[in-house]
Amino acid sequence: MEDDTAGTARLGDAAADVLRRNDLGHLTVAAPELYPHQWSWDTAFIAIGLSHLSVSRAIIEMSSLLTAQWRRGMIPHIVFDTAPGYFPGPERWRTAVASDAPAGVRTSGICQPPVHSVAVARILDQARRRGGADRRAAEDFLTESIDGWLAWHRWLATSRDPEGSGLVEIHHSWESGMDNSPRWDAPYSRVDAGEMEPFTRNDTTHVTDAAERPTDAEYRRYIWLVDQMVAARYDEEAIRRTIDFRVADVFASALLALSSEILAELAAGAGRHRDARDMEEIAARFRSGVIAAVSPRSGLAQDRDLRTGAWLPTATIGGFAPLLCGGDAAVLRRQRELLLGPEWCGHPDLRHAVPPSTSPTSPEFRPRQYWRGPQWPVITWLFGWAARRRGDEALEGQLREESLRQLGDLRFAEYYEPFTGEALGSRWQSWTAAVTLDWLAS
Ligand code: 9WN
Repeated sequence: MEDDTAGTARLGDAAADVLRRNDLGHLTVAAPELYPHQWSWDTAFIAIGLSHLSVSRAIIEMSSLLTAQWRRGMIPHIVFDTAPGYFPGPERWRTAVASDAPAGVRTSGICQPPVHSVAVARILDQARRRGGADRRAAEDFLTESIDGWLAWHRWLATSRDPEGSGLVEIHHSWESGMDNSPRWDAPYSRVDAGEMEPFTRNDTTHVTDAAERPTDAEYRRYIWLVDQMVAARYDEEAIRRTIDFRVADVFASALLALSSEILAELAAGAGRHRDARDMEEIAARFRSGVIAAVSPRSGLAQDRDLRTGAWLPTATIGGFAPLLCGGDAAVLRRQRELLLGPEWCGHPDLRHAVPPSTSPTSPEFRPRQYWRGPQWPVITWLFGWAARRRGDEALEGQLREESLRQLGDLRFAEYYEPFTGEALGSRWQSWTAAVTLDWLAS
């Protein structure tokens, strides 16, 4: 049998190879066939992985995303490269109708969770450790890019929380990054997709089994919402008045709180003290919003359907949002116990003790279907990273070790079947390879 060191080296080489193969020079595609473009939150994780291979390449990745930033601050969820075959592509997003879409670059018209400052901080740490030219490049990059990140956070805190509730409003489940999670079943049950321009999906041709992807009925609603946003010319106020899906997303809110706290530290380090204070305020507001959304009964944080006012109690990984942003020691203690307990990572039938996207004890759990049950390495990484930031090395260590065992199949899958450990969805997924490199470096 291979010894540990050889196994680790093989895993690291294979992960680096995935990033190299998915690299188009100016951006890294999220996955070679299924996702041949740049995705917003994928970019942050990919840059973290790249920072272990080349600080300058990690900077290019983040900079290239920023060139697609919309004028009011939104970072779009997809930046399209030239490859054909992804649906919905730019011709369906029709972002030219928007008054603030950037010129000369083709993007989608929605956003994804704000994890970018986590990547900026990680790149800076790496570069400072290396010193010399890397350090100078990363510090210059921070100076040049900080206004972009600040504008992004401010846009989220105003356009997506105009009333100051402390929760980020989303208008499409793609904005949550957890597209078909049962978190969204109730709000989607009220989306009545009527007559629409016909479309053909491509995604199901790139996975072994179409049942690992969202259903056609789900896709009709996804595209219906895109068409509604186009009709509203991507004007945030008009969207709020007309769209059939308006949900307060507790997980994105926790990420905004966490990332704003980090951005405040970065701004302070760059001598931008007023901006640092603004970011601290945003962090505090969204942290409070997340804690206020915790159900005393289940101990999990809940999303909220803003069209009905109803809280959404489904037991998904989104409910552990407080473990990302902190804010209440008692809530965190209870969540840590829950996470490691039999309904989650401690479920006796799990192959690897990492969080499934939906609790295996929930009636909505589907072990092979996308965000309805499978384990996503990138989500495990986020919880581990946040735990370590809080000083919980034990939790981080456990999640890292279990994940590295899971990734030992060298497939770098998009997600994994929780009971068998089978690789599902896309293979050679960039963010999976990237977090592997980061775990190996810890
Ligand atoms: C739609 C790229 C993206 C991830 C999302 C994941 C999936 C896209 C899709 O892939 O979504 O944005 O076509 O299914 O759900 O989190 O960013 O990896």
